[in-house]
Amino acid sequence: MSPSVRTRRVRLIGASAFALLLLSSPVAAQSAAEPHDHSQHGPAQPSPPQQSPAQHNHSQHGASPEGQSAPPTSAPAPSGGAAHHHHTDHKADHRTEKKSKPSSKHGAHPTSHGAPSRTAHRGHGAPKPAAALHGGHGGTDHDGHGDHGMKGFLGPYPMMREGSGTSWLPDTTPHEGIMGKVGEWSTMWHAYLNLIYDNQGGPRGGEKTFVNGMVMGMAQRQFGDGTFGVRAMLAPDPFMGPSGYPLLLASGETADGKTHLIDRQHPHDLFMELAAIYSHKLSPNSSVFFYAGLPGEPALGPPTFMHRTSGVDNPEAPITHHWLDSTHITFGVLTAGLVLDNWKIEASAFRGREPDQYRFDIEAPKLDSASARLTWNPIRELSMQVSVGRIRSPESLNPDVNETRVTASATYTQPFGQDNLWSSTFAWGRKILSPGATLDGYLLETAVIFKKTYTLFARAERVAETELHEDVPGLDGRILTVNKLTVGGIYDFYRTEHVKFGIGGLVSTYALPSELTPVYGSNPTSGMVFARMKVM
Ligand SMILES: [Cu+2]
Repeated sequence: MSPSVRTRRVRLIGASAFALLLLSSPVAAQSAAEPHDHSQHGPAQPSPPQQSPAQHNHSQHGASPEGQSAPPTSAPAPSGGAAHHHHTDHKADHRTEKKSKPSSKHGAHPTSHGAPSRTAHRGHGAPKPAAALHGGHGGTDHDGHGDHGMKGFLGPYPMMREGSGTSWLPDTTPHEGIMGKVGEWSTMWHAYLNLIYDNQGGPRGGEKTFVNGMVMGMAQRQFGDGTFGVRAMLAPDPFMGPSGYPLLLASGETADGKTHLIDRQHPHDLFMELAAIYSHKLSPNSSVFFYAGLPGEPALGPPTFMHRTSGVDNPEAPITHHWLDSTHITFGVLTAGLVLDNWKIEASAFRGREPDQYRFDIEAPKLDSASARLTWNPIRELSMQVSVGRIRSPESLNPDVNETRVTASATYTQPFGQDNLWSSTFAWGRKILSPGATLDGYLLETAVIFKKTYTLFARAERVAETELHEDVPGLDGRILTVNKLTVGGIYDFYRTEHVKFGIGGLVSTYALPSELTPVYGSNPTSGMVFARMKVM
Protein backbone atom coordinates (compact mmCIF):
# COMPACT_ATOMS: atom_id res chain seq x y z
CA MET A 1 0.00 0.00 0.00
CA SER A 2 1.46 3.33 -0.97
CA PRO A 3 1.62 6.03 1.67
CA SER A 4 -1.04 8.10 -0.06
CA VAL A 5 -3.41 5.17 -0.28
CA ARG A 6 -2.78 4.44 3.35
CA THR A 7 -3.46 8.05 4.31
CA ARG A 8 -6.64 8.05 2.31
CA ARG A 9 -7.74 4.86 3.99
CA VAL A 10 -7.01 6.28 7.42
CA ARG A 11 -9.02 9.37 6.55
CA LEU A 12 -11.93 7.32 5.31
CA ILE A 13 -11.94 5.22 8.43
CA GLY A 14 -11.74 8.35 10.54
CA ALA A 15 -14.59 9.99 8.67
CA SER A 16 -16.78 6.90 8.95
CA ALA A 17 -16.09 6.65 12.66
CA PHE A 18 -17.09 10.26 13.03
CA ALA A 19 -20.33 9.66 11.14
CA LEU A 20 -21.12 6.55 13.19
CA LEU A 21 -20.55 8.46 16.38
CA LEU A 22 -22.98 11.11 15.23
CA LEU A 23 -25.60 8.62 14.16
CA SER A 24 -25.46 6.62 17.35
CA SER A 25 -25.50 9.55 19.69
CA PRO A 26 -29.08 10.80 19.32
CA VAL A 27 -30.30 7.46 20.56
CA ALA A 28 -27.91 7.53 23.47
CA ALA A 29 -28.77 11.08 24.29
CA GLN A 30 -32.45 10.40 24.24
CA SER A 31 -32.29 7.39 26.43
CA ALA A 32 -29.92 9.03 28.87
CA ALA A 33 -31.85 12.22 29.29
CA GLU A 34 -34.16 12.37 32.26
CA PRO A 35 -37.82 12.37 31.64
CA HIS A 36 -39.35 15.72 32.20
CA ASP A 37 -41.24 16.10 35.42
CA HIS A 38 -44.36 18.08 34.72
CA SER A 39 -45.50 17.92 38.29
CA GLN A 40 -43.10 20.68 39.15
CA HIS A 41 -44.95 23.21 37.17
CA GLY A 42 -47.35 24.06 39.88
CA PRO A 43 -51.04 23.64 40.37
CA ALA A 44 -52.17 24.36 36.85
CA GLN A 45 -51.38 20.89 35.57
CA PRO A 46 -52.72 19.62 33.27
CA SER A 47 -53.30 22.83 31.45
CA PRO A 48 -56.35 23.64 29.41
CA PRO A 49 -55.96 24.32 25.73
CA GLN A 50 -56.76 27.98 25.95
CA GLN A 51 -54.13 29.64 28.00
CA SER A 52 -55.58 32.17 30.37
CA PRO A 53 -53.40 34.66 32.17
CA ALA A 54 -53.72 32.56 35.26
CA GLN A 55 -52.49 29.49 33.51
CA HIS A 56 -48.95 28.49 33.50
CA ASN A 57 -47.64 27.87 30.01
CA HIS A 58 -45.47 24.83 30.03
CA SER A 59 -44.11 25.49 26.64
CA GLN A 60 -42.21 28.39 28.04
CA HIS A 61 -40.50 26.48 30.74
CA GLY A 62 -38.43 24.01 29.00
CA ALA A 63 -41.17 21.47 28.84
CA SER A 64 -40.97 18.88 26.16
CA PRO A 65 -42.66 19.86 22.93
CA GLU A 66 -45.78 17.94 23.77
CA GLY A 67 -46.42 20.54 26.44
CA GLN A 68 -47.49 22.93 23.74
CA SER A 69 -49.65 20.71 21.69
CA ALA A 70 -50.94 17.99 23.93
CA PRO A 71 -54.65 17.93 24.63
CA PRO A 72 -55.52 19.15 28.10
CA THR A 73 -56.01 15.82 29.74
CA SER A 74 -53.13 13.94 28.20
CA ALA A 75 -50.33 12.70 30.34
CA PRO A 76 -46.83 13.86 29.54
CA ALA A 77 -45.77 12.12 26.39
CA PRO A 78 -42.80 9.81 26.67
CA SER A 79 -40.35 11.90 24.77
CA GLY A 80 -37.49 10.73 26.89
CA GLY A 81 -36.82 14.27 27.89
CA ALA A 82 -34.89 15.08 24.78
CA ALA A 83 -36.80 18.18 23.99
CA HIS A 84 -36.60 19.58 20.56
CA HIS A 85 -37.61 23.14 20.70
CA HIS A 86 -39.17 25.16 17.96
CA HIS A 87 -38.65 28.63 19.19
CA THR A 88 -40.21 30.37 16.32
CA ASP A 89 -43.47 28.72 17.24
CA HIS A 90 -43.65 30.85 20.34
CA LYS A 91 -43.13 34.17 18.82
CA ALA A 92 -46.59 35.42 19.41
CA ASP A 93 -46.42 34.48 23.06
CA HIS A 94 -43.23 36.39 23.54
CA ARG A 95 -44.48 39.50 21.90
CA THR A 96 -47.48 39.61 24.14
CA GLU A 97 -45.44 38.90 27.19
CA LYS A 98 -42.88 41.47 26.39
CA LYS A 99 -45.42 44.21 26.21
CA SER A 100 -47.28 43.27 29.31
CA LYS A 101 -44.48 42.51 31.72
CA PRO A 102 -42.47 44.94 33.72
CA SER A 103 -38.88 44.05 33.20
CA SER A 104 -38.10 44.21 36.87
CA LYS A 105 -39.63 40.82 37.25
CA HIS A 106 -37.33 39.08 34.87
CA GLY A 107 -34.84 38.25 37.45
CA ALA A 108 -37.28 36.18 39.35
CA HIS A 109 -37.07 33.32 36.94
CA PRO A 110 -33.98 31.24 37.35
CA THR A 111 -33.50 30.84 41.05
CA SER A 112 -35.82 32.83 43.17
CA HIS A 113 -39.31 31.52 42.72
CA GLY A 114 -39.20 30.53 46.26
CA ALA A 115 -40.17 26.94 46.48
CA PRO A 116 -37.59 24.37 47.36
CA SER A 117 -36.91 22.82 44.04
CA ARG A 118 -36.35 19.29 43.08
CA THR A 119 -34.39 18.39 40.02
CA ALA A 120 -35.31 19.85 36.70
CA HIS A 121 -36.73 23.32 36.43
CA ARG A 122 -35.93 24.47 39.83
CA GLY A 123 -37.57 27.71 40.52
CA HIS A 124 -40.71 26.85 38.62
CA GLY A 125 -42.44 24.72 41.11
CA ALA A 126 -43.61 27.26 43.61
CA PRO A 127 -47.31 27.16 44.28
CA LYS A 128 -47.50 30.91 43.93
CA PRO A 129 -50.35 32.74 42.31
CA ALA A 130 -50.15 31.82 38.68
CA ALA A 131 -50.01 35.40 37.54
CA ALA A 132 -46.90 36.05 39.56
CA LEU A 133 -45.29 32.91 38.26
CA HIS A 134 -45.99 33.96 34.79
CA GLY A 135 -44.62 37.40 35.37
CA GLY A 136 -41.19 36.01 35.84
CA HIS A 137 -40.94 34.87 32.29
CA GLY A 138 -41.56 37.84 30.15
CA GLY A 139 -39.42 40.40 28.51
CA THR A 140 -35.85 39.53 27.90
CA ASP A 141 -35.93 36.53 30.12
CA HIS A 142 -37.13 33.84 27.79
CA ASP A 143 -34.66 31.41 29.13
CA GLY A 144 -35.83 28.00 30.01
CA HIS A 145 -37.98 28.27 26.96
CA GLY A 146 -38.37 24.75 25.69
CA ASP A 147 -34.84 24.03 26.68
CA HIS A 148 -34.81 22.32 30.04
CA GLY A 149 -33.58 25.37 31.85
CA MET A 150 -30.62 26.16 29.64
CA LYS A 151 -30.29 29.90 29.39
CA GLY A 152 -27.94 32.41 27.91
CA PHE A 153 -24.36 31.53 28.82
CA LEU A 154 -23.37 35.19 28.97
CA GLY A 155 -26.41 36.86 30.45
CA PRO A 156 -30.08 36.84 31.39
CA TYR A 157 -31.68 36.55 27.96
CA PRO A 158 -32.92 33.74 25.72
CA MET A 159 -30.21 31.31 24.68
CA MET A 160 -31.30 31.62 21.04
CA ARG A 161 -29.40 34.93 21.05
CA GLU A 162 -26.04 33.23 21.41
CA GLY A 163 -23.96 32.42 18.36
CA SER A 164 -20.39 31.19 18.09
CA GLY A 165 -17.90 32.20 20.76
CA THR A 166 -19.41 35.14 22.63
CA SER A 167 -21.21 36.55 19.57
CA TRP A 168 -24.90 37.35 19.37
CA LEU A 169 -27.58 36.45 16.87
CA PRO A 170 -31.14 37.76 16.70
CA ASP A 171 -33.50 36.33 19.32
CA THR A 172 -35.61 34.95 16.47
CA THR A 173 -32.85 32.49 15.55
CA PRO A 174 -34.28 28.96 15.54
CA HIS A 175 -32.40 27.02 18.14
CA GLU A 176 -31.99 23.46 17.16
CA GLY A 177 -30.54 21.06 19.63
CA ILE A 178 -31.13 17.95 21.66
CA MET A 179 -31.58 18.90 25.27
CA GLY A 180 -30.81 16.83 28.29
CA LYS A 181 -30.29 17.02 32.00
CA VAL A 182 -27.51 15.41 34.00
CA GLY A 183 -27.87 16.16 37.68
CA GLU A 184 -27.73 19.92 38.04
CA TRP A 185 -26.40 20.32 34.52
CA SER A 186 -28.46 21.23 31.49
CA THR A 187 -26.98 19.83 28.31
CA MET A 188 -27.50 20.38 24.63
CA TRP A 189 -25.90 19.14 21.46
CA HIS A 190 -26.40 19.41 17.76
CA ALA A 191 -24.47 18.57 14.61
CA TYR A 192 -24.45 18.53 10.88
CA LEU A 193 -22.36 16.75 8.27
CA ASN A 194 -22.12 17.54 4.57
CA LEU A 195 -20.86 15.02 2.05
CA ILE A 196 -19.83 17.24 -0.83
CA TYR A 197 -18.79 16.80 -4.44
CA ASP A 198 -17.02 20.01 -5.38
CA ASN A 199 -16.09 21.12 -8.88
CA GLN A 200 -14.45 24.53 -9.27
CA GLY A 201 -14.13 25.76 -12.84
CA GLY A 202 -11.35 27.25 -14.94
CA PRO A 203 -7.59 26.72 -14.95
CA ARG A 204 -7.34 27.40 -11.21
CA GLY A 205 -10.21 25.06 -10.38
CA GLY A 206 -10.27 21.48 -9.27
CA GLU A 207 -12.54 18.82 -7.92
CA LYS A 208 -12.82 16.90 -4.72
CA THR A 209 -15.25 14.83 -2.69
CA PHE A 210 -15.07 15.46 1.03
CA VAL A 211 -16.93 15.78 4.31
CA ASN A 212 -17.27 18.91 6.38
CA GLY A 213 -19.50 19.94 9.25
CA MET A 214 -19.43 20.16 13.00
CA VAL A 215 -20.71 18.65 16.19
CA MET A 216 -21.27 20.84 19.19
CA GLY A 217 -22.03 19.95 22.78
CA MET A 218 -22.57 22.15 25.79
CA ALA A 219 -23.40 21.87 29.45
CA GLN A 220 -24.46 24.50 31.92
CA ARG A 221 -25.41 24.89 35.53
CA GLN A 222 -26.46 27.62 37.91
CA PHE A 223 -24.73 28.75 41.07
CA GLY A 224 -26.98 31.35 42.65
CA ASP A 225 -26.69 34.37 40.38
CA GLY A 226 -23.88 32.74 38.47
CA THR A 227 -24.05 30.55 35.39
CA PHE A 228 -21.17 28.26 34.53
CA GLY A 229 -20.94 26.43 31.25
CA VAL A 230 -18.59 24.48 29.05
CA ARG A 231 -18.80 24.07 25.32
CA ALA A 232 -17.03 21.86 22.81
CA MET A 233 -17.19 22.04 19.04
CA LEU A 234 -15.53 19.50 16.78
CA ALA A 235 -15.12 19.35 13.01
CA PRO A 236 -14.56 16.34 10.74
CA ASP A 237 -12.66 18.64 8.36
CA PRO A 238 -9.11 17.40 9.08
CA PHE A 239 -10.02 14.08 7.48
CA MET A 240 -10.24 15.85 4.11
CA GLY A 241 -6.49 16.39 4.20
CA PRO A 242 -4.32 19.42 4.98
CA SER A 243 -4.92 21.19 1.68
CA GLY A 244 -8.65 21.48 2.25
CA TYR A 245 -10.93 21.69 -0.76
CA PRO A 246 -10.89 23.65 -4.04
CA LEU A 247 -12.64 27.01 -3.67
CA LEU A 248 -11.91 29.69 -6.24
CA LEU A 249 -10.86 33.05 -4.75
CA ALA A 250 -10.41 31.67 -1.25
CA SER A 251 -7.10 32.44 0.40
CA GLY A 252 -5.54 32.07 3.80
CA GLU A 253 -3.56 29.66 5.96
CA THR A 254 -1.33 26.89 4.69
CA ALA A 255 -1.29 23.16 4.03
CA ASP A 256 2.42 22.52 4.35
CA GLY A 257 3.88 25.45 6.28
CA LYS A 258 5.61 26.66 3.11
CA THR A 259 3.03 27.93 0.65
CA HIS A 260 -0.24 29.80 0.92
CA LEU A 261 -3.45 27.98 0.26
CA ILE A 262 -4.78 29.81 -2.79
CA ASP A 263 -8.10 28.96 -4.42
CA ARG A 264 -8.60 26.41 -1.70
CA GLN A 265 -10.38 26.53 1.62
CA HIS A 266 -8.29 25.25 4.50
CA PRO A 267 -9.77 22.51 6.66
CA HIS A 268 -10.94 23.51 10.11
CA ASP A 269 -9.20 22.06 13.11
CA LEU A 270 -10.64 18.97 14.74
CA PHE A 271 -11.12 21.01 17.91
CA MET A 272 -12.82 24.23 16.86
CA GLU A 273 -13.82 25.27 20.37
CA LEU A 274 -13.14 24.01 23.87
CA ALA A 275 -14.37 26.78 26.10
CA ALA A 276 -15.54 27.58 29.61
CA ILE A 277 -17.89 30.46 30.31
CA TYR A 278 -18.95 32.08 33.55
CA SER A 279 -21.46 34.86 33.86
CA HIS A 280 -22.75 36.64 36.92
CA LYS A 281 -26.08 38.36 36.91
CA LEU A 282 -25.87 41.95 38.17
CA SER A 283 -29.55 42.82 37.75
CA PRO A 284 -32.54 41.29 36.00
CA ASN A 285 -31.19 42.40 32.65
CA SER A 286 -27.45 42.83 33.09
CA SER A 287 -24.45 40.64 33.71
CA VAL A 288 -20.70 40.36 33.54
CA PHE A 289 -19.14 37.38 31.82
CA PHE A 290 -15.81 35.68 31.30
CA TYR A 291 -14.92 33.32 28.50
CA ALA A 292 -11.81 31.21 28.10
CA GLY A 293 -11.15 29.01 25.10
CA LEU A 294 -8.38 26.73 23.89
CA PRO A 295 -9.29 26.94 21.14
CA GLY A 296 -11.92 29.62 21.25
CA GLU A 297 -13.30 32.63 19.43
CA PRO A 298 -12.29 36.16 20.42
CA ALA A 299 -14.69 39.11 20.38
CA LEU A 300 -14.01 39.97 16.75
CA GLY A 301 -16.26 39.80 13.73
CA PRO A 302 -19.80 38.58 13.13
CA PRO A 303 -20.95 35.17 14.37
CA THR A 304 -19.03 32.71 12.22
CA PHE A 305 -20.71 31.48 9.02
CA MET A 306 -21.52 28.03 10.34
CA HIS A 307 -23.49 29.59 13.19
CA ARG A 308 -25.50 32.18 11.33
CA THR A 309 -28.89 31.10 10.05
CA SER A 310 -28.16 32.94 6.81
CA GLY A 311 -24.89 31.09 6.25
CA VAL A 312 -25.04 27.61 7.74
CA ASP A 313 -26.99 25.99 4.92
CA ASN A 314 -24.38 26.92 2.35
CA PRO A 315 -21.72 24.21 2.77
CA GLU A 316 -18.83 26.22 1.39
CA ALA A 317 -16.85 28.77 3.37
CA PRO A 318 -17.16 32.43 2.40
CA ILE A 319 -14.18 33.92 0.55
CA THR A 320 -14.46 36.81 3.04
CA HIS A 321 -13.64 34.35 5.82
CA HIS A 322 -10.26 35.97 6.50
CA TRP A 323 -11.81 39.45 6.50
CA LEU A 324 -14.62 38.66 8.90
CA ASP A 325 -14.73 35.53 10.98
CA SER A 326 -11.53 33.54 10.46
CA THR A 327 -10.51 34.05 14.09
CA HIS A 328 -13.31 31.70 15.16
CA ILE A 329 -10.63 29.06 15.80
CA THR A 330 -7.96 30.71 17.89
CA PHE A 331 -5.63 28.81 20.18
CA GLY A 332 -5.86 30.85 23.34
CA VAL A 333 -8.67 33.30 24.04
CA LEU A 334 -9.68 35.20 27.16
CA THR A 335 -12.72 37.46 26.94
CA ALA A 336 -14.47 39.62 29.52
CA GLY A 337 -17.67 41.45 28.82
CA LEU A 338 -20.68 43.28 30.10
CA VAL A 339 -24.28 42.74 29.07
CA LEU A 340 -26.69 45.63 29.59
CA ASP A 341 -30.14 44.68 28.39
CA ASN A 342 -29.81 44.51 24.59
CA TRP A 343 -26.23 45.74 24.52
CA LYS A 344 -23.02 43.82 24.97
CA ILE A 345 -19.52 45.19 25.18
CA GLU A 346 -16.53 42.89 25.43
CA ALA A 347 -12.79 42.69 25.02
CA SER A 348 -10.46 39.79 24.29
CA ALA A 349 -6.82 38.89 24.55
CA PHE A 350 -5.87 36.08 22.21
CA ARG A 351 -3.19 34.46 20.09
CA GLY A 352 -2.79 36.27 16.79
CA ARG A 353 -1.26 33.41 14.85
CA GLU A 354 -3.71 31.39 12.80
CA PRO A 355 -3.88 27.64 13.36
CA ASP A 356 -1.04 25.75 11.69
CA GLN A 357 -1.39 22.95 9.17
CA TYR A 358 -1.59 20.23 11.83
CA ARG A 359 -5.32 20.13 12.26
CA PHE A 360 -5.67 17.39 14.84
CA ASP A 361 -3.71 18.97 17.68
CA ILE A 362 -4.17 21.65 20.27
CA GLU A 363 -1.61 24.40 19.80
CA ALA A 364 0.18 26.40 22.46
CA PRO A 365 -1.81 29.42 23.64
CA LYS A 366 -0.46 32.94 23.74
CA LEU A 367 -2.08 36.29 24.48
CA ASP A 368 -0.32 38.66 22.10
CA SER A 369 -3.34 40.16 20.34
CA ALA A 370 -6.43 42.04 21.43
CA SER A 371 -9.91 42.90 20.22
CA ALA A 372 -13.08 44.66 21.35
CA ARG A 373 -16.64 44.37 20.14
CA LEU A 374 -19.87 46.25 20.70
CA THR A 375 -23.10 44.40 19.92
CA TRP A 376 -26.65 45.69 19.90
CA ASN A 377 -29.89 43.76 19.43
CA PRO A 378 -32.41 46.61 19.14
CA ILE A 379 -35.30 44.29 18.24
CA ARG A 380 -35.79 40.55 18.41
CA GLU A 381 -35.16 40.12 14.69
CA LEU A 382 -31.90 42.07 14.45
CA SER A 383 -28.37 41.85 15.80
CA MET A 384 -25.59 44.27 14.90
CA GLN A 385 -21.95 44.48 15.89
CA VAL A 386 -18.84 46.53 15.33
CA SER A 387 -15.46 45.20 16.34
CA VAL A 388 -11.80 45.93 16.00
CA GLY A 389 -8.81 43.69 16.57
CA ARG A 390 -5.08 44.07 16.59
CA ILE A 391 -3.75 40.73 15.38
CA ARG A 392 -0.10 40.03 15.85
CA SER A 393 1.62 38.05 13.12
CA PRO A 394 -1.44 36.12 11.95
CA GLU A 395 0.27 34.30 9.10
CA SER A 396 3.18 31.97 9.70
CA LEU A 397 4.35 32.59 6.14
CA ASN A 398 4.51 36.38 6.67
CA PRO A 399 5.49 36.57 10.33
CA ASP A 400 6.57 40.20 10.16
CA VAL A 401 3.16 41.42 9.09
CA ASN A 402 0.63 42.41 11.72
CA GLU A 403 -3.01 43.06 11.00
CA THR A 404 -5.61 45.46 12.28
CA ARG A 405 -9.05 44.16 11.48
CA VAL A 406 -12.22 46.22 11.66
CA THR A 407 -15.61 44.65 11.08
CA ALA A 408 -19.25 45.69 11.15
CA SER A 409 -22.21 43.46 10.51
CA ALA A 410 -25.95 43.09 10.85
CA THR A 411 -27.99 39.90 10.89
CA TYR A 412 -31.74 39.97 10.43
CA THR A 413 -33.83 36.85 11.01
CA GLN A 414 -37.57 36.97 10.41
CA PRO A 415 -39.93 34.03 10.85
CA PHE A 416 -42.98 34.34 8.61
CA GLY A 417 -46.12 32.41 7.86
CA GLN A 418 -46.14 28.98 9.39
CA ASP A 419 -42.70 27.41 9.83
CA ASN A 420 -40.98 29.71 7.34
CA LEU A 421 -37.88 31.68 8.06
CA TRP A 422 -35.87 34.34 6.30
CA SER A 423 -32.42 35.30 7.49
CA SER A 424 -29.84 37.68 6.04
CA THR A 425 -26.43 38.99 7.03
CA PHE A 426 -24.51 41.94 5.74
CA ALA A 427 -20.90 42.25 6.84
CA TRP A 428 -17.95 44.41 6.07
CA GLY A 429 -14.40 43.69 7.13
CA ARG A 430 -11.22 45.69 6.65
CA LYS A 431 -7.74 44.23 6.94
CA ILE A 432 -5.08 46.82 7.53
CA LEU A 433 -1.78 45.05 7.09
CA SER A 434 1.32 46.64 8.56
CA PRO A 435 3.43 46.74 6.67
CA GLY A 436 1.12 46.24 3.72
CA ALA A 437 -2.12 47.09 2.04
CA THR A 438 -5.54 47.99 3.38
CA LEU A 439 -8.06 45.50 2.02
CA ASP A 440 -11.85 45.55 2.25
CA GLY A 441 -14.20 42.59 2.08
CA TYR A 442 -18.01 42.63 1.83
CA LEU A 443 -20.53 39.87 2.30
CA LEU A 444 -24.26 39.77 1.77
CA GLU A 445 -25.95 36.43 2.30
CA THR A 446 -29.52 35.33 2.69
CA ALA A 447 -31.44 32.12 3.23
CA VAL A 448 -35.15 31.37 3.07
CA ILE A 449 -36.38 28.16 4.64
CA PHE A 450 -39.91 27.04 3.80
CA LYS A 451 -41.71 24.59 6.06
CA LYS A 452 -38.36 23.59 7.59
CA THR A 453 -37.89 21.52 4.41
CA TYR A 454 -36.99 23.66 1.41
CA THR A 455 -34.02 26.00 1.70
CA LEU A 456 -32.89 28.57 -0.84
CA PHE A 457 -29.70 30.48 -0.19
CA ALA A 458 -27.49 33.05 -1.86
CA ARG A 459 -24.22 34.71 -0.98
CA ALA A 460 -22.56 37.65 -2.72
CA GLU A 461 -19.02 38.66 -1.83
CA ARG A 462 -16.51 41.26 -2.87
CA VAL A 463 -12.88 41.20 -1.73
CA ALA A 464 -9.82 43.34 -2.39
CA GLU A 465 -7.06 40.77 -2.84
CA THR A 466 -3.29 40.62 -3.04
CA GLU A 467 -2.69 36.96 -2.21
CA LEU A 468 -4.48 35.33 -5.15
CA HIS A 469 -2.00 36.66 -7.71
CA GLU A 470 1.14 37.03 -5.60
CA ASP A 471 2.88 34.46 -7.81
CA VAL A 472 1.65 35.89 -11.11
CA PRO A 473 4.44 37.84 -12.86
CA GLY A 474 3.50 41.50 -13.20
CA LEU A 475 0.64 41.33 -10.74
CA ASP A 476 2.66 40.86 -7.58
CA GLY A 477 1.77 43.56 -5.09
CA ARG A 478 -1.29 44.79 -6.98
CA ILE A 479 -4.61 45.13 -5.20
CA LEU A 480 -7.33 43.54 -7.31
CA THR A 481 -11.01 43.37 -6.44
CA VAL A 482 -12.82 40.11 -7.11
CA ASN A 483 -16.50 39.24 -6.80
CA LYS A 484 -18.35 36.01 -6.29
CA LEU A 485 -22.03 35.12 -6.35
CA THR A 486 -23.38 31.79 -5.15
CA VAL A 487 -26.97 30.55 -5.27
CA GLY A 488 -28.15 27.17 -4.10
CA GLY A 489 -30.75 25.15 -2.29
CA ILE A 490 -31.43 22.11 -0.14
CA TYR A 491 -34.38 19.78 -0.04
CA ASP A 492 -34.71 17.88 3.21
CA PHE A 493 -36.37 14.71 2.03
CA TYR A 494 -36.43 12.92 5.34
CA ARG A 495 -37.08 14.39 8.73
CA THR A 496 -37.68 12.99 12.19
CA GLU A 497 -37.83 14.89 15.44
CA HIS A 498 -34.06 15.06 15.80
CA VAL A 499 -32.51 14.11 12.49
CA LYS A 500 -33.00 15.27 8.95
CA PHE A 501 -31.43 14.29 5.66
CA GLY A 502 -31.28 16.56 2.67
CA ILE A 503 -29.73 16.91 -0.75
CA GLY A 504 -28.61 20.17 -2.23
CA GLY A 505 -26.60 21.98 -4.81
CA LEU A 506 -25.09 25.36 -5.51
CA VAL A 507 -23.59 27.27 -8.42
CA SER A 508 -21.04 30.09 -8.25
CA THR A 509 -20.12 32.72 -10.80
CA TYR A 510 -17.48 35.42 -10.58
CA ALA A 511 -16.75 38.93 -11.73
CA LEU A 512 -13.00 39.38 -12.08
CA PRO A 513 -10.81 42.23 -13.22
CA SER A 514 -9.36 41.82 -16.70
CA GLU A 515 -5.87 41.31 -15.25
CA LEU A 516 -7.06 38.02 -13.76
CA THR A 517 -8.78 36.68 -16.89
CA PRO A 518 -5.64 34.87 -18.09
CA VAL A 519 -5.27 33.33 -14.65
CA TYR A 520 -8.85 32.21 -13.99
CA GLY A 521 -10.21 31.93 -17.50
CA SER A 522 -12.78 34.27 -18.95
CA ASN A 523 -15.86 32.95 -17.24
CA PRO A 524 -15.24 30.27 -14.64
CA THR A 525 -18.27 28.59 -13.10
CA SER A 526 -18.17 26.34 -10.08
CA GLY A 527 -20.61 24.07 -8.37
CA MET A 528 -21.21 21.65 -5.56
CA VAL A 529 -23.72 18.91 -4.97
CA PHE A 530 -24.07 17.60 -1.47
CA ALA A 531 -25.95 15.44 0.97
CA ARG A 532 -26.53 16.75 4.45
CA MET A 533 -27.35 15.09 7.71
CA LYS A 534 -28.44 17.35 10.49
CA VAL A 535 -28.94 16.36 14.11
CA MET A 536 -30.95 18.99 15.92
CU1 LIG B 1 -13.09 28.92 9.53
